[in-house]
Amino acid sequence: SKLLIATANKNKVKEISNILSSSFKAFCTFSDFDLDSPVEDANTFEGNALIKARYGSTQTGLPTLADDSGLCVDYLQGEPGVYSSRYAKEGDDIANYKKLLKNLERVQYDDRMAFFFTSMVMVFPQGQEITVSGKLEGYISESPKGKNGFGYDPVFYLPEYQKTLAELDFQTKNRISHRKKALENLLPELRGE
Ligand code: ITT
Repeated sequence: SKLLIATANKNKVKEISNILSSSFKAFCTFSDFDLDSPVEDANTFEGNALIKARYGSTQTGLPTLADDSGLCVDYLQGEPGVYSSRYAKEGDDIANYKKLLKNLERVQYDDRMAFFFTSMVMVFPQGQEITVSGKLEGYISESPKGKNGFGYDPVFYLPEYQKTLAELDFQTKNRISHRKKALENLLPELRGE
């Protein structure tokens, strides 16, 4: 069966379709239907994921999965949080993580704890809605490292690997990420367990 991934973010599509490749045969996204993304005006990850998933399912009649995610930094009271994609006014990935590094200037390692969070909502055309979430803990590094991934991956340091997420290869990120953990929670629900 075919799954609509309700996003305009190509990196999310790559990661989600890779993680779900054994459960769904085909994937499509907003651009395949010439749909623009809906306005995300909720102030929680779950609220924004619901907006995107309901919109996608209503517009296409397909089972639809949305991911609303972001980086939460303890020292910054959870910022950038739901504003992760538009933290800096330029709104691109590099400007976003540069602003974050600036806001953490001279903050020592122990106080640089952070986590990625994703809320995922699956909506079926018949109306059933399933919400799951996933979290990945780490530290904000002092400078960017690595070329893989997207967003804040170059500044997200994993002590277990002594690497940033952007230094891990695609398959390794997809084995440990917040996205993987959320989808692990989703699959048993889809099987009705
Ligand atoms: P859609 O709303 O179209 O899905 P978006 O990129 O705007 O795409 P969000 O509103 O959920 O999505 O914002 C997520 C932001 O959080 C994303 O742009 C990154 O800056 C950050 N982010 C989320 N997951 C990440 C990951 O795995 N690695 C690095 N940064 C991530």
